[in-house]
Amino acid sequence: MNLLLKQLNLSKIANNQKVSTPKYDRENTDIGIVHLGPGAFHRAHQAVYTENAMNLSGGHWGICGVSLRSATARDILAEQDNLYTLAILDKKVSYQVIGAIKQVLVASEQSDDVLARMSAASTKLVTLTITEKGYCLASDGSLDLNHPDIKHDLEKPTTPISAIGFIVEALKQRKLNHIKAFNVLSCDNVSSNGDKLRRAVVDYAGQFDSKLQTWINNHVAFPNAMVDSITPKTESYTIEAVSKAMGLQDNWPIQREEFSQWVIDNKWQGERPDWEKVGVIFTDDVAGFEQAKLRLLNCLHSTLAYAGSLAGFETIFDVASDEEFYQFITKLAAEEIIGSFTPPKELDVKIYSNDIIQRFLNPNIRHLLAQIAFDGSQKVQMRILPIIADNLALGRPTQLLSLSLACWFEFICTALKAGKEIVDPMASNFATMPKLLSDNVLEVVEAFLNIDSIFGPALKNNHSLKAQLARSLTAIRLGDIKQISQMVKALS
Ligand code: CS2
Repeated sequence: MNLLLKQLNLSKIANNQKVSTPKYDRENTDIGIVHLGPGAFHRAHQAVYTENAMNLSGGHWGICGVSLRSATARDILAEQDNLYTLAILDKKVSYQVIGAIKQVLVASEQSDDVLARMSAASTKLVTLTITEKGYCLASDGSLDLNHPDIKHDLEKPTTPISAIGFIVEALKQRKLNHIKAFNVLSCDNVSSNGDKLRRAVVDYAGQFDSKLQTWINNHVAFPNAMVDSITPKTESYTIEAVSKAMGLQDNWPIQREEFSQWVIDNKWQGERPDWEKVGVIFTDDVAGFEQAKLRLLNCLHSTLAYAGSLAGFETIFDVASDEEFYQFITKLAAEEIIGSFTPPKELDVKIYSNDIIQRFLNPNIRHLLAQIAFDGSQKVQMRILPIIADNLALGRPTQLLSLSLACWFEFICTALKAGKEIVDPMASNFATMPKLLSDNVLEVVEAFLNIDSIFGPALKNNHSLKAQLARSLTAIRLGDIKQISQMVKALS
């Protein structure tokens, strides 16, 4: 059994050429960032950019990770002095010990410590990866005041449970103590993530303190940002392989592809690590990068997750390697996604799209369809529905997108009929919708379209879309989803 990955054991791997370790004076680096949601993606992406910036320029940019509910990461990382390994598994394989995370707290157990950390003058930035559902938004992008977490926090604002509640309570304490506000940076796959987070925070504060609301509006930046790196969750084989390669036991490593991209709005000039010196792109066209990524990578990801699951595949690599599915996503990208948005001037969107599909074909990354299939009720609102809405408005085709959406419908219906767990904030809602079990596809389609928290009135009342979805669902139920490209020809 290897020695455990800890600060004092780093010297034991100093001669391991495959592994790089922190170059900055970690033990004397203070915390400057609080990150809400220190899951796999944060540890593989933002924490790595921050690590690399500190390796280059130093600075007190240590991270305090705040898990809103689960204690797993805290307890495992605490044994390792919060060190973990980033394993880049691609054409080249490399390992980097990441030391940027200095502390991990669990909000449900340590809310006072969390608020103290967020209210400390040394905290300059609050960043988030809380997934789409963590923003507690309604389908129109506004804060859902009926969301149970928001209702709890409005009743008990000093002991919040939502990210929104923690941000506002911490800002309230900073204002009271005449401490400069921190800035807030969303790192989630949410369109206009900074704008939506600002609106949610300001709407929340405005429910009980109009002066705080004004102060936040005037003193807190919420830059939009796009984030990208394919990062599967850590599995037992990851732990074994990384620990063996490292020569130290790491019980919480993270694996990802070589490709990584972070694009942030350059109107934001607040204090931050030297991110631009380690590859972060600051631009005035975040929207272009964000739409390209959400609509190409994430829409194709979700399409493969649902269609591939129905076809019996397990990973992105498996399903993207299948000619039928490879042809389908290539056609979907070319005919219905490219052209639905304005890409950044510096992006060749056809090359970008092809590169994404090649990234799916990385044999070293085992990305489970089941992981990507999580939270479909939230993800389809960011990845599929906006493209359908724009294409309908522009008179562009939506047949392939309808088939993609119908695969999500059937994924949910199949799980309900089989009594399988559905990982989705709306799982309990689906379970109370008997029409999702119907053999009448029009009833099923109408039942989904009538979910107002997912479908706004424009899509809900579009009769040609409803008919297209019914035809797609019929084809899925009567045909063979494994022959998805043949299915498309029959639908055209
Ligand atoms: C994936 C994303 O799980 C999912 O929904 O589509 O996490 C995807 O891997 C990242 O956005 C890639 O940057």
